Amino acid sequence: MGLFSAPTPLSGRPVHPLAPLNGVIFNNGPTWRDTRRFSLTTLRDFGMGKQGNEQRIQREAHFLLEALRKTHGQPFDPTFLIGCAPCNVISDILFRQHFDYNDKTCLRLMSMFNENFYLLSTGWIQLYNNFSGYLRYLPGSHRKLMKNISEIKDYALERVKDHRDSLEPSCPRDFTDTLLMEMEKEKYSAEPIYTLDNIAVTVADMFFAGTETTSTTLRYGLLILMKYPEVEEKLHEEIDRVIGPNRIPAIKDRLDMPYLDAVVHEIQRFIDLIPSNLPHEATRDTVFRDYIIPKGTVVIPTLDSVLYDSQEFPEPEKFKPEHFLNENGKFKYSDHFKAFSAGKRVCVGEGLARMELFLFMAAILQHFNLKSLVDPKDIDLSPITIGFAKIPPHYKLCVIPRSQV
Ligand code: LZ1
Repeated sequence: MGLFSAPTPLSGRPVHPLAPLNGVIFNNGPTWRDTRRFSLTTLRDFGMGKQGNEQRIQREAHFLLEALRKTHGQPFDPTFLIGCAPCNVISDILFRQHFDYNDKTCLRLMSMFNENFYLLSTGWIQLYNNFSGYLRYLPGSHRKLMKNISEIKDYALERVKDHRDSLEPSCPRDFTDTLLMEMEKEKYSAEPIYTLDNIAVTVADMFFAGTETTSTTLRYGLLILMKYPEVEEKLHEEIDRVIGPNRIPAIKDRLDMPYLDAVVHEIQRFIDLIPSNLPHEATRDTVFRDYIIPKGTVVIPTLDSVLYDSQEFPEPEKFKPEHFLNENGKFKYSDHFKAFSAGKRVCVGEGLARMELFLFMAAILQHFNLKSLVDPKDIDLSPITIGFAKIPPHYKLCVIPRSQV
């Protein structure tokens, strides 16, 4: 039973001064419901079966491991090296496209995703959000943000047009083809949903959302593991026992790997990546507990209020995989684990992201020991800025092949 007087009354999205009217994430218009539903189904279809997400991620894990090997134990900034892995997974789903780990276009896209995530978490943008009418024409980082958004959308539009020109309706190659076929079906509609603009914004939404959060979580996660070498050591032990050195990690291993499962959950809980969720809006007058929330009210269902609940997670400010383990060392489910939000706006990439986090973490630790450049005790895990997201500190690390240890 819900807490509300009517089903899903808080699934609106306030109009944001920087937000497009189309796509899935920021869309609050008439095209949202259909675009979301269709995107979810399409992601699910491309995710299932033999050519599905598990294989897609396993294939990418080989490229990631190779790029890590090529660092030859030297210090490197993990941001874009690690980021290539989720970027390629979503790029394969959207465009059937794979980038080399030093591809210029890929690096350009990732650096714009990364910069936007950072800018959205700075004080200036918080101010801009509230006073955009006054600030729009002034110089400031909102201009950089808008410029990046426009370049990302142009890139997506180019890919959509390439796909349109080579579309073979009898065999859609990817997510973009599938949306283009919906456009074709609506050719004579007076109010089409799948316009070129909506397809481009939807694809751009999937692209940056599918890259940046997973990339940041992996990067933050590795920093946490360097601070707690005893956690890393337990992970190596579990991986060696369950998977061994020779085969690539699989999703079925999760059942036998409660410790890694708990660590991945605890990383997501602890880093609290998007602490204030995305803003919601009451789509009608709503009764919540003893309050009346009038239609149009912006509602911020904060995620840190559940992720840092001290009843559910004792000492919530500490990184403790035991938050997700029972006395017998088995994985302990928590209904407070709401890193992906909930309800009609719940993250459409949740399944994909969880699979990537588990498989990429397992593959990295199967093959490498992490080496910090500073004493683990001196690693500061505090975010460098908090706003839309909590952004991890910049750092370098070394990865040492385990066969050489
Ligand atoms: C998102 C992400 C990034 C930005 C906004 C929403 N959902 C990733 N998932």
